Amino acid sequence: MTTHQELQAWIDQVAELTQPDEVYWCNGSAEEYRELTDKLLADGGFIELNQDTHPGCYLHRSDPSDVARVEHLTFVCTSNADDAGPNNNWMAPAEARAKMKELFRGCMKGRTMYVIPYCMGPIDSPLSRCGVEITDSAYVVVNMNMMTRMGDPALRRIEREGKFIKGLHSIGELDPERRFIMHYPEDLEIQSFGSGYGGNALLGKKCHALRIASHQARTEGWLAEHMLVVGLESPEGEVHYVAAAFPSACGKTNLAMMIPPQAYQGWKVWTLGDDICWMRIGDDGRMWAINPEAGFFGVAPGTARKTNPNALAMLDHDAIFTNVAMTADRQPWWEGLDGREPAEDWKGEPYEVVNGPAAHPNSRFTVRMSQCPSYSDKAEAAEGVPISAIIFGGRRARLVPLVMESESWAHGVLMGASMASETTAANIDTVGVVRRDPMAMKPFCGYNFADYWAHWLSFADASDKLPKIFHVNWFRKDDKHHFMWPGFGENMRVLEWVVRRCKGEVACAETPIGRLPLPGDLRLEGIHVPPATMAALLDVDVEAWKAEIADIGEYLASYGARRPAVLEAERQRVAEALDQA
Ligand code: GTP
Ligand code: SPV
Ligand code: MN
Repeated sequence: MTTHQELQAWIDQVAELTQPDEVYWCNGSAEEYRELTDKLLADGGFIELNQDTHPGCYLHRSDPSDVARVEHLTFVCTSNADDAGPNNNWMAPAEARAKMKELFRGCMKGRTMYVIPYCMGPIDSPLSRCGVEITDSAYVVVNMNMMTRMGDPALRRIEREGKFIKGLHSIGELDPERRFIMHYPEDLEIQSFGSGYGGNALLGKKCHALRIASHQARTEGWLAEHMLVVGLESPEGEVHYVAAAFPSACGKTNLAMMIPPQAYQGWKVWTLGDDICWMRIGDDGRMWAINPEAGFFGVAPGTARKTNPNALAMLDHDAIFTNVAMTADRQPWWEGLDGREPAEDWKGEPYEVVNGPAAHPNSRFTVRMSQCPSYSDKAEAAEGVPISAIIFGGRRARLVPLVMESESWAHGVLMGASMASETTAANIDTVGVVRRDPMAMKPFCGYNFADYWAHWLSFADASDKLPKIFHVNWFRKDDKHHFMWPGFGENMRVLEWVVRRCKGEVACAETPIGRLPLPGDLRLEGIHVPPATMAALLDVDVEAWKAEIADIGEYLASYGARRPAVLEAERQRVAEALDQA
């Protein structure tokens, strides 16, 4: 029920196709959330966790075949295949629509069709964008309730503005053979069938806020990125905002809410977002960012009191857990959580070591951002926050130093485009294989990477107050396969160097691959990293880098003539510097 004729017509048309028993317009109220929770508890979609220790917390067990994103079943459907690029699976829009129409036909018989108007970003921000997700999953609705600003205020904005992204989702029969995530960027439309999990089903997240939004951002001159946003406040009260792109399950949530170590008394870290960032150049020439989301859909395993106390503090009430294990007294459990023991694994079987991890490696928690103890009071600011530094990073056991700074915006774009990382359980495929993941956007860029890099490069002409660009690697390993850098809260030491570089307070070592900290400029008091380890973390192995730069050359060349000449020129500049080293 809306005054928006196009929206109403689309709802009617989808109901006609999918044949639900009932159409329900979500208003986003607390009462509605309670009713849906009760329904999920009644039909087994939710299992009640221990309400004494975890009030308002529920466990959802997904179908065992439906536990992660499915990149091989995710398509960008542009009229011209080259516009989707080698980085995406492509299908012709007419073919995709015909295929999806047959899947959706009658798929909601016996079910309720929920209509979720939502707003990505603060409801009053000019940077925010709205969408409507139609779904037959109550689990999706309660997740969208936490992850987005959904319901009446969003519908009012849609009616006022006229524009919205159309997202149609059905869990279908959860059959992996009948599962597709389709994007039509030219029509601002998404169709998802056959999965109820995370990025496949919560369409505001990766489908809208990254794949469709990146396409819009390119035409409108802004950036939609797979980045956390964090504020670093010095003891003097000065706050620098940093946006960082790490691939899925590579440390964004952890960095976004880290607690500085003892040696950093007086420093504060403020959380604005842990996964997605929309940025544009403001009137003052600086890059301003908002987090389009309102909640976290975070990786559970590894979330421990020692490594991420802020996350644990927000997870003891009003949270949804998906595919974690359960203790005998019905508390949530996952690998890395000490003090409790699993009794039932993520499939609901009695826990046995031989069956593998108790919690699925991609098990997740859903929680409202405002529950985070380090939640920033700027997170709701309509204008966003000004970004001082952009940080790229991946999971690289070898070669890539702990931190380096680019020499220019173009060099920074090359650093981002050259990113590589070991694959993780966030996608359904093999884990632990190094692959190129430019800007951590390989699974999420809604158009040809060659055009995306050109878009990034174009910002150099738009302002002389752009953020500095850095690259980090928390994941270097020694010969015994142990991490060489302590990571987590200790990453503050690297962030301090980043901020000091932005302020021009500290010199650096010029190397062929970029600017590195001078010995002694990373504060190490309070941790024990042997000098030889530190030297290895900041070493530039010229021969190995020559091979890496050659490999990057081949990768960029796979994008053909569409790849920006400036990027290749920048790569050749680095190659020549290595030759002369
Ligand atoms: P998505 O939500 O999938 O986009 O991922 P994310 O980037 O937010 O990932 P998250 O922060 O949840 O990272 C999860 C994994 O990274 C866990 O296995 C953590 O233990 C590991 N991790 C995070 N930070 C560090 C670090 O500084 N050092 C090391 N060694 N591991 C880390
Ligand atoms: C990721 O895989 O990068 C995630 C989880 O943040 S999902 O929402 O499933 O995409
Ligand atoms: Mn992510």
